[in-house]
Amino acid sequence: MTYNDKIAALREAHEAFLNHKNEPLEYGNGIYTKYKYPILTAEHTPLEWRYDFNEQDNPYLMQRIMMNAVLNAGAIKFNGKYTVVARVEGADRKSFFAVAQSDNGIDGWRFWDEPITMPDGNNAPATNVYDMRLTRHEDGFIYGIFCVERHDDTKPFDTSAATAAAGIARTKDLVHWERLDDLKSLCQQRNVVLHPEFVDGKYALYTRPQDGFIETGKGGGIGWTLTEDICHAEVRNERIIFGRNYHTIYEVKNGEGPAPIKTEKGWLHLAHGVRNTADGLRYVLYMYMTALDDPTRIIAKPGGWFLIPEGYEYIGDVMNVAFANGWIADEDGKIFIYYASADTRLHVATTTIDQLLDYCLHTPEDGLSTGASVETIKRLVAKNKAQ
Ligand code: M1P
Repeated sequence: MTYNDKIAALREAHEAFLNHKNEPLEYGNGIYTKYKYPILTAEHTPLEWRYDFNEQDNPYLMQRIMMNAVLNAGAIKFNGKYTVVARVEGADRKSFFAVAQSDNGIDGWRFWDEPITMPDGNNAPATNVYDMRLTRHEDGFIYGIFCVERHDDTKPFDTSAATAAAGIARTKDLVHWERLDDLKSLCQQRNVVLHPEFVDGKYALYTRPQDGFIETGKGGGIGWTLTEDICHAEVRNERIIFGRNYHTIYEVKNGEGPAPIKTEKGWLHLAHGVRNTADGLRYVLYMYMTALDDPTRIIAKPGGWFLIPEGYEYIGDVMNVAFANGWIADEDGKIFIYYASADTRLHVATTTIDQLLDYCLHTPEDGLSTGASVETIKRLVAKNKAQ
């Protein structure tokens, strides 16, 4: 086999892999449909990112740059295509952002030729960036808010000490990004999300204040703050709109997922909740709704998790993690939820606005005790017996 033959075989195999059709899984929970295969993995990244195709420089046709994972993606409908800005992680552990698109939102995903170049702007250079939330704001821009990680230089001898801040960038074409100032905050911030509408004439941000990089400390909860100037955004009068509770799925921490979706009955929110186990942290997704006239007022709080890692989704770089920072609502009410499993791969789950409203408005709340849970089940049993 000549070198060119080997390249042709590699391209053919990759093309076949990219064209593989996805299949909905049967016997779901009636709330959403999961699919058999992940939609994006490290294997989906373009061959040109990984191989040097020059025979003299790469006689063994080795992967010169290996990819580790594709996960936590912001999502948006862009030029009629289902579009994600995914977190791609290389073998060197550095994440970067890359755009991938699909015609149907489920399969046929293709990365654009090059990853996104995210400028640092006036901010200190980032060591790592990840988990972009995309918001098509009513001011006309598409905003990406993401975590910017840097070493915590106040602890020079601790090579794991890090700080998390919210980086803010905006674009109109997903290629050219104008980097604005990082969100100014007295504490660490991850999982910051821009609300799509002005509130009281200001930009509104969901925040997640933390004392440390991993530990919430005295912080935690999904916060809310308004800022006049998105170019120099600052956290002022931050208040927690969805806090943590003992013995719930968000006991240790939580964070807003993608920007909420506006419906006739209120804002639909997707979030993640974290609890501790003997086996480490467990990340699950949950939902809640807030009032149309006040996006901070909770009007529905379905108890427990909404989506968890199942089967092979459980296994990967960080076990027991489901995480979502992107979803797309179509005009006809169809919803595409892009969630990652085990910090390793990206999946889609499909549902509708009607199903999510039904789920949020009719799932019993967490009564915060075993007695309350039993009473809730007994009420359902009695109702069914009366049918
Ligand atoms: O490893 C699970 C998740 O951990 C972090 O989320 P949080 O800030 O809520 O703890 C993030 O690093 C996220 O990317 C990751 O998926």
